Amino acid sequence: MRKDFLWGGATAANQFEGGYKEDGRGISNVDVVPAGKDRFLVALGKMRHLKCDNEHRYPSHEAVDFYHHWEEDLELLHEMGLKCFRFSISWSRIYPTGEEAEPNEAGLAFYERVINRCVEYGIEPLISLVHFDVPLSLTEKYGSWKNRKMIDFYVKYVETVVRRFKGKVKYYLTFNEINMLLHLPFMASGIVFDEGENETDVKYRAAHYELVASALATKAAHEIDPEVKIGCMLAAGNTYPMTCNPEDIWKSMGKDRENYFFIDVQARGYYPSYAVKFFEKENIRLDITEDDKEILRENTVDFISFSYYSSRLTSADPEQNKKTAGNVFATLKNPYLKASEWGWQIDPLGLRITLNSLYDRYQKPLFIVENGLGAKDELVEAADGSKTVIDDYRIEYMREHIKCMIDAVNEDGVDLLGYTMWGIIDLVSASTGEMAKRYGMIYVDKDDNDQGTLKRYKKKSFDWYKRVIKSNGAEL
Ligand code: BGP
Repeated sequence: MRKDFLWGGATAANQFEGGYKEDGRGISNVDVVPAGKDRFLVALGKMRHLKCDNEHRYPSHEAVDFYHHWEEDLELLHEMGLKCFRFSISWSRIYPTGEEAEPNEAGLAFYERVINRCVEYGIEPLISLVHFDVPLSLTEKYGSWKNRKMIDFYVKYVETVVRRFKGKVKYYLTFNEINMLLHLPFMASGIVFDEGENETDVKYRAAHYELVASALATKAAHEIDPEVKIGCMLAAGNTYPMTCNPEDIWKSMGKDRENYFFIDVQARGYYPSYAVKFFEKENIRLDITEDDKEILRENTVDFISFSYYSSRLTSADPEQNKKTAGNVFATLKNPYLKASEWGWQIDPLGLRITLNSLYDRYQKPLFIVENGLGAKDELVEAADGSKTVIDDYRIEYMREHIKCMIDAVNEDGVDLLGYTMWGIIDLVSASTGEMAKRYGMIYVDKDDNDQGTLKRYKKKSFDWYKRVIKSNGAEL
């Protein structure tokens, strides 16, 4: 393992920060995605729900209130010995409607305080410029990423951020899980479908605008600060074929390409031939100009980051329909794997396989920016009277994944910059909106009825991860 390996933890503004109306922040798409029964329909962009009402609960509004707990939280992360903290900037905190001439100073100042403290503690900030959020006003006025205008709004926002934090922040991600646009169009990109609209057409058009925006942001960031490294971000996990039947192999290859599609463009600078053929076949009308092509070609990313929770499984046989949950990706049940309480299949070796596939394909440095176990935790009394969670299941999950990650580096030669485990401090689940699905090594007292003191408690995994970091992965 490299000596400067970035061991860390990850969060996202809409699941962590709260303070959704404070200090001039504007409303964003993620603020109107409710918890409960309508969540999925809204997140899919199939139910137009652009205002908060009293019938629903909106977990992002308070989340776990990092906005007011940031000092205490960073102190805990420092105590844990963290080398890297991944968080996202809420776009509407900087440009409340996305269109202001000047940024919201209070928003920038908040992140500046957080970044300064990280730097003081020797924690490298890794910033997601967009983790699913879009100022809601841009959805209302322009249909969000359906519209080419979004590119300019986004690039302006990125320039503002990179300029402000020049010299302090080295790593940025342009869009969290960019392929999630295909799976949760509203939650991930602010897109609501109109009646009769060709959804595939809309999604790939929007994808093109995001890809151009990502390339232009890369260009701008490099110009403003030649030291910064820009990464793309994929919701990864290889798709296995159910059997050695070539039909299954072919199907799994196609499934993987749906996701690689985005990274192929961001890492190589052009649309892969399989995508060009797919657009022709499906009669998808993209708005790609010659300028766009040049922008994509000249501004590829510096590194590839990804989230990994599970591998996926597919079959060409329609009879095989024993579906299981898995990070909103429909996947078959793999008989060789156990699953989490939420049905996400647990496959540590799959992480090594994914690392190798991505490295073989792109030959650029990789960064694991999300991995972890969502589980129900119970707060209990420790021997010294303090409260804690004995989360051996989480330690076990992480240990097995980290082992496979280390093998990928030491045995296979994958160039890996770091590992930021997901939800290091408990936060709201993206797919379900629950608090009960916890990932953290720090427990937050809050439940699914919005009750709780928001007090933080160290779980057993806190000390375990501290040792892992200190020993650079030698003590697992
Ligand atoms: C990824 C997202 C995160 C995160 C994680 C875990 O898809 O980037 O925002 O939440 O998955 O998912 P969940 O919260 O649904 O358990």
